[in-house]
Amino acid sequence: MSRHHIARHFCSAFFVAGSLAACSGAVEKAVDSTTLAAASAGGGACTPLETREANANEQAPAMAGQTRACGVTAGVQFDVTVVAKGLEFPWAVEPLPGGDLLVTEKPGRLRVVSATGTIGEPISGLPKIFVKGQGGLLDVALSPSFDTDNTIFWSYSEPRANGNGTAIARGVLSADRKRLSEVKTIFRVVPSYDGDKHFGSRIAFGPDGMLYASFGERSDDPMRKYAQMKDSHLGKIIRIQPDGTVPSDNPLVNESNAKPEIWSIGHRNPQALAFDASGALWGIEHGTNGGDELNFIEKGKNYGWAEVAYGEEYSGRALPTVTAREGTEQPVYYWDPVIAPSGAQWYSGDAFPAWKGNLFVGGMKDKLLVRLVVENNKVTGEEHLLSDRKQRVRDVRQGPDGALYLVTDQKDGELWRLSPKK
Ligand SMILES: [Ca+2]
Ligand SMILES: [Ca+2]
Repeated sequence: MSRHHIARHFCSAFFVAGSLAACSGAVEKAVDSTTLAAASAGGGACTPLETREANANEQAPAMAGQTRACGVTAGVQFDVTVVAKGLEFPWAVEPLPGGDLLVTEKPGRLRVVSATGTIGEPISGLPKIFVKGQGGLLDVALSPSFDTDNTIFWSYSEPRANGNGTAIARGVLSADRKRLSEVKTIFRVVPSYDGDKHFGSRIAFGPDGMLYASFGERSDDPMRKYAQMKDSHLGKIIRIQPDGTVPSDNPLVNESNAKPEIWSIGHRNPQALAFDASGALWGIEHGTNGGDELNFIEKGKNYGWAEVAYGEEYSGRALPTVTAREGTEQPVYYWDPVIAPSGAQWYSGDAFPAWKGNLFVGGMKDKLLVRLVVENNKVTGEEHLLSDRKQRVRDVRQGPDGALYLVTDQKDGELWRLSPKK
């Protein structure tokens, strides 16, 4: 039975049981009138958005609604404004108060792009950056008290004597937003490694005022085991104070030989971290070929990699893994085929009321923006937007105006604003 059929089978089964939201999400607005008719009639009919064959055809999801969600549309009309062009592999966009935007470029530049699209000169004061492959200047985030401290945080791959590693630095942005001062690297992933893949990373501040950040496991076979090793930051999500010190209530602070910054383990290459309206943390990671994951991140939990995973090697080889194991967390949702997820944003603005509470995820492989409808920690609908533009979406953030801002991953990268259609 193909994955497609399994998903449909689950929906039908749960319709019979008459309960689960995983199928009723289709009623939000089904893709076509046939499905809509079935859904509004109370039927469990659900047309998954994904209809291509799965890479790991023999695998079955652990629960209903875990993959191939119903295709939905909120019917939202929006304009896409190309705010700026000519950004070189922009990696992150971070809206500033007042409408301007901070943008990182992977080759190692941080710039302000004005609300009207003027691209500023590179901001001075960044530390040395290792630029190769997936390495470079990565995420940027504002301090929760940016209005008063003008402080920003960024992640980057750091050149080291014995290779390189992801690091997080902070600095104070000058009033004219042209230079950084008081620059300090507050966190360094260990061990270092001489490679150019799976650095992560994303920075997100929690409602607790703590800095959460995600890191990849460096991809190569000998490195994958580190995702399960508590004496390493590879393949982990960490939680630190904004000054880099360790909060006393982190899960491993009392475990000898464990890195006290660790919040969760068993991640492959997580490039999205986002808090929802309730203050819960979600992570999205690049999986194997057929194993991109959306995870609900909880303190001290193990998300499986490199022992538990969906999908297969990109070479087509089977993975030496299982899809489920006691003591590891299942993804809330996974994609097979993959979307190659980048940044993510829980939408909370007033500009698009119909999108409130939805999760937006950048997709690089198929060059689109994913919208997920999530109810009770289940994905109940999926929509793909912007696929007509054929650009790899590298990050998505909500601005103070409620618009969504995106950057695209290419040599001549663009910054887009999605705003309500005029
Ligand atoms: Ca960011
Ligand atoms: Ca996992």
